[in-house]
Amino acid sequence: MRKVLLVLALLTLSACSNEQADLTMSSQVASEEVKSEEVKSEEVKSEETTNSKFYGDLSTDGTNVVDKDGNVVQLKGISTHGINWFPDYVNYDLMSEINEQTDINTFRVAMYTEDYNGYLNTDSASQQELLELIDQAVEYAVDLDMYVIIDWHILNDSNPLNHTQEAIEFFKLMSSKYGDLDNVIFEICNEPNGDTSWADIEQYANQVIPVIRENSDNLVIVGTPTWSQDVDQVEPLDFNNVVYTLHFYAATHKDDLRAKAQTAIDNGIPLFVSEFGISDASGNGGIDTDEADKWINFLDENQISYVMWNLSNKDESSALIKSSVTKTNGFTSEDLTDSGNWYLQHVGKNQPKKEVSPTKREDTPVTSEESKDDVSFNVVSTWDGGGQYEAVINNSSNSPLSDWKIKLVFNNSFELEDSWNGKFTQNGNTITITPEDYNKQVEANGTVEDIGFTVKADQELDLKTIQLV
Ligand code: IDC
Repeated sequence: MRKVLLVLALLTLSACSNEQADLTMSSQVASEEVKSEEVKSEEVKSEETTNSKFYGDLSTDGTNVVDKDGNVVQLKGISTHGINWFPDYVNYDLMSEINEQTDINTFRVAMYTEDYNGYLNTDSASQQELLELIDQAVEYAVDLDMYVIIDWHILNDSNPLNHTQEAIEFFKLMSSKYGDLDNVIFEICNEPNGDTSWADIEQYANQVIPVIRENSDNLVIVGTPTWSQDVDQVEPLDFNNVVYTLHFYAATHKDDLRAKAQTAIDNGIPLFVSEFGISDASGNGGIDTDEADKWINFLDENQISYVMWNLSNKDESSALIKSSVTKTNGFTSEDLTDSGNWYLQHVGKNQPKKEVSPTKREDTPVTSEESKDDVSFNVVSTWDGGGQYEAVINNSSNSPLSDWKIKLVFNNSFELEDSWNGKFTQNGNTITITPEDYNKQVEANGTVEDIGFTVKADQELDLKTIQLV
């Protein structure tokens, strides 16, 4: 194999300075080590060891959701369909496989209210069953270190004020049961619609949030007018740790809705996509993956959390599981619909990731004085105590490069967190990357892109050398 070049990376990751941050890090590492003992293959083991996507207690800071040290976090999740229709997808094995095999860290439980057999449209025995499903989801999420969103899924009951009293009772119960758990998030009205105004929602929220606040300071997600699209109309409520709902269905909602979202961000409103689909707004019809990718770009650029609809095998294009598949866990990509596979490409571990243009926060591009070709690493973003790197291999010669290996040496110790499109091994301060089958060959005058990883470090980290061997 030919030896190509050295590129010097100039970057600094800001260090976690206080003791608390260090403590969190070591306790996380410890729990990851325990988890890793349970997995069999070496390769999976290294993924497991480096999987850390639970950030503990969350709050808001400006337009962002942050962890307790103020680091910006972005949750990625999956939503059940209505648990009144599809209760069986609330099961431990499924949540655990989602947690292990994807970047998803959030499970949303959709408690329909007025729709068929919803919580407000059924007898008390069925209500109890629905509540038990929430109990289970919360219990499993605690065990797995996942976030769980308890979603009061208004829809046909278009104005949340129609059931304020019931919502108060429900959230009194929910917050008294789960309010002191760091991983529980309360969503107080899925999608106000019809002629519901922001003033109506405000009036509702001002009655429901205080009930939650008696027991919990956790994140509260508040719906917005027009099926949670009119985020530009939001005037911030007078409570801490509130985020506002933006919902989109990519085949229906495009630039116009992103413009509204941008207005909200410019107004300082923290947004949270507690539900989206890539079908049309009916939950069915053709999917639009180009538009969906644009949405993901937008959300990543703005570090907005997102949760995809829906975890069921209903015969509709927004369902993630094929209608012919009746099992409720143990899924492979063959069991997934086009929507399911699109999401897996974005959030699945060891998946060839779809190209999305990287977040450019605190971007420090790494360029080579010696050559613009061969291999370069870009620092996609850095945050307190961590950073994300992505490589492009350019083959500027007239013959294909049939195999490659990249060696990176850092100045200090670090923990490799997540990685994609390559096989990554760490030895001390060195990372060696070898290809997957699908990106082994770099064509003559061609490129291989999007080989990347994230690291955590508790001291300044400089990437010293990058070598393609
Ligand atoms: C849809 C379901 C569909 C169900 C319908 C009515 O996918 O199977 O028949 O609700 O209950 C939303 C809602 C969400 C909708 C989804 C797709 O929050 O409940 O689910 N959608 O229509 N807002 C925009 C789209």
